[in-house]
Amino acid sequence: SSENQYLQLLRDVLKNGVRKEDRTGTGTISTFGYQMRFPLSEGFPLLTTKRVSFKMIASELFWFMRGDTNIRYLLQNNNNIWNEWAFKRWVESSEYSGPDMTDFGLRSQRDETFAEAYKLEMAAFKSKILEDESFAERYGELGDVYGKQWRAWKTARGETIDQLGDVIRTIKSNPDSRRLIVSAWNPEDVPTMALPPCHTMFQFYVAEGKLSCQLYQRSGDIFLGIPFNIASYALLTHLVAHECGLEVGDFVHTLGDAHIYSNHLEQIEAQLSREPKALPILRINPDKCSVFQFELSDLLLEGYDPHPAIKAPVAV
Ligand code: UFP
Repeated sequence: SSENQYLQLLRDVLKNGVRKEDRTGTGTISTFGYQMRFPLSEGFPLLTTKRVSFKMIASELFWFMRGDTNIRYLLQNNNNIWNEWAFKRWVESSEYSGPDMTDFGLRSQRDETFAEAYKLEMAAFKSKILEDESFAERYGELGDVYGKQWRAWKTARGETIDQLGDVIRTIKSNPDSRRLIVSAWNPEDVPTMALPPCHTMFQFYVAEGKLSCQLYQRSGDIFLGIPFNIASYALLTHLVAHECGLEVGDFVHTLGDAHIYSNHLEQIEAQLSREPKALPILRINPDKCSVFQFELSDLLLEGYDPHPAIKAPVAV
């Protein structure tokens, strides 16, 4: 199945990658420039060699598509994947008066006492975001992240551009266009972003009644991030194809710095020893047509029977 494309990426980087230091201080094995292709008609590319949470992927994608940039929506959907970025802003703010949380990512992996304190602070932060709307407005906001760039890109003249909405309209009116691009990389905003966009830009392509999508990802954590990124863009392609009355073509995933963190090696060894299973099939509620109206209950993933999840520390 097309899952082998991903397993091959793991093997290639283990074999041919070079040692490279990184921003987080964890250390990586890295390679530059790599491409995978997932024919979406063969099944939905959610890994089966370890369980990956489809709900997390779908709720994050809906959050991007709504143009939302506040983690509150994610927390309301039990999605914790962006918490660290908001938490970092909170503990670095002048309003925060709890224990020192400097370098909480690295320290909570190395120091058990600290890890306990961190867990408590994070839990308190999450409840406050959920319970206190004005706190959420100040500290749940991640600023210029994907939702803003996709749906409300700020122009120099003070107007906004709905890149995703515009691209969907163009797919319908001029499917042969070679300009079906959404860019998340806004050089003006990069210095103030919690995390400069990893999925830098994507392009759609229509031929023979099928919609394909290619993503350029500047930086990819192969074990933890990339499985999510593949499924997320596969889902985006399905949803846009659904709205535009097209079949699904390929998801092409192009990577810049593709890296394996040095503390993910045992997990990868375990994953590579597993046999991939059949990919699940994605069903979409035929009564919904706009990508901006989808909810989790409009999606059904049939036949997902993966090997168990594999835990690994996230580099922050
Ligand atoms: N990362 C991903 N996919 C994502 C995401 C982050 O792989 O969708 F948001 C990883 C890549 C890298 C780190 O390991 O997060 C970002 O760090 P940097 O900005 O230094 O590339």
